[in-house]
Amino acid sequence: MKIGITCYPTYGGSGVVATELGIELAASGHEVHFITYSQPFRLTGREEGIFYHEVPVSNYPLFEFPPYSLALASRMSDVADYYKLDLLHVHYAIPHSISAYLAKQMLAKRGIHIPMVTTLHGTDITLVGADQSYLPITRFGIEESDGVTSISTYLKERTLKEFRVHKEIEVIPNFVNCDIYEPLSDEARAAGRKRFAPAGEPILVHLSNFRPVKRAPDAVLIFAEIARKMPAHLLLVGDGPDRSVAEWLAKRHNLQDRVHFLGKQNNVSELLPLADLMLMPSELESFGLASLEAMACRVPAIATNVGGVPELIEDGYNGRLCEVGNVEAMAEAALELLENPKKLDEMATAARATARTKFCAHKIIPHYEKFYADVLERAGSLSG
Ligand code: GMT
Repeated sequence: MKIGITCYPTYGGSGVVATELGIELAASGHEVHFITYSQPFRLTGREEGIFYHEVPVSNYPLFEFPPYSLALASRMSDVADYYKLDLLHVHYAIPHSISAYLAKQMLAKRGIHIPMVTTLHGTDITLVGADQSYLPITRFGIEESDGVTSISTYLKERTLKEFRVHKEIEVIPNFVNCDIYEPLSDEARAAGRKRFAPAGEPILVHLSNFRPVKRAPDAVLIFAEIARKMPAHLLLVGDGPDRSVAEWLAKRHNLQDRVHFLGKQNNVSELLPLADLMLMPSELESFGLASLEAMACRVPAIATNVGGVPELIEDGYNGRLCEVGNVEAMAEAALELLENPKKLDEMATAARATARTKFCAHKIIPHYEKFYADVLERAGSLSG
């Protein structure tokens, strides 16, 4: 199959999923064309079977707001035509499903009929789409898609209820490549941990885009509680609007030498397995990809009991679930595990087992392939 993928290519879960999907599809022999405004950050540009098409968004002085959606639609239709794509798969409903819809109409005028698939990721529905100014057009994009997938049952149900769309939505959960996201050997782990925790102290990690929904400052507050009881270190991976608040909190608690701000990192699969626990104190997560990536590395998460997270984490088995904002409870849950290595080890084993048995790329990618085949068959019978 020849598949055109569009996503937000910079740091964000939907872009990560779209990129990893493209990489896995190409590895299975498909031809993948990324149509995005910059090269997705997890691509090296050297992957076989993957092509990258930049969307040039010109900033003509008359345009106070550069028309990205239109530039994207135009690029999508050109790429689809030139490379004879079989379908367009967009990640994040706004504005990508609308651009794909426009591209489809433009192509139809040239006698080319290709279907479009939209994958809903979370904030496109829960925050952006729920904004009254975007809701009707998001609903339109969903309804006009030839196939819609959602990354959790929670998100599917919320979309059906709040958007009142009459559309089949297939749940295809987030996935992780368990051969890349995997535990390190004891030696490699010990050597990597020395960089941050020279005396062998426990390491916690938080990975996000530091948007308010992630509650990154809570990660620092949880850590401050832990650090009062035991020497430990916190790795903060990522960057975004709440980073300066998190820095301010770390300073206020006198933890500058224990809280390590690593910024945006491309080698997440090398950093995560160094940790003992992941902190994901989010206000909302439709899935919680960062926790899945940590779990695959044998690092259980202390997370919030929100959105689709319970579809990934079972409290007390492969991680812990607490109430949003309950910093004390999350610190207590972390301390209980850090003080009980046997319990932590059992939970780490369960976390890795969950990732392997339920969310491994080789289990999830065939769902996408089957979904594409069904959409193509339906589209073929409609146009033919
Ligand atoms: O969470 C973000 O800010 C990024 C956002 C995105 O779409 O880029 O993430 C969403 O998609 C991820 C991948 O499917 C999910 O794992 C996240 O749970 C989801 N975020 C939210 O629902 C807040």
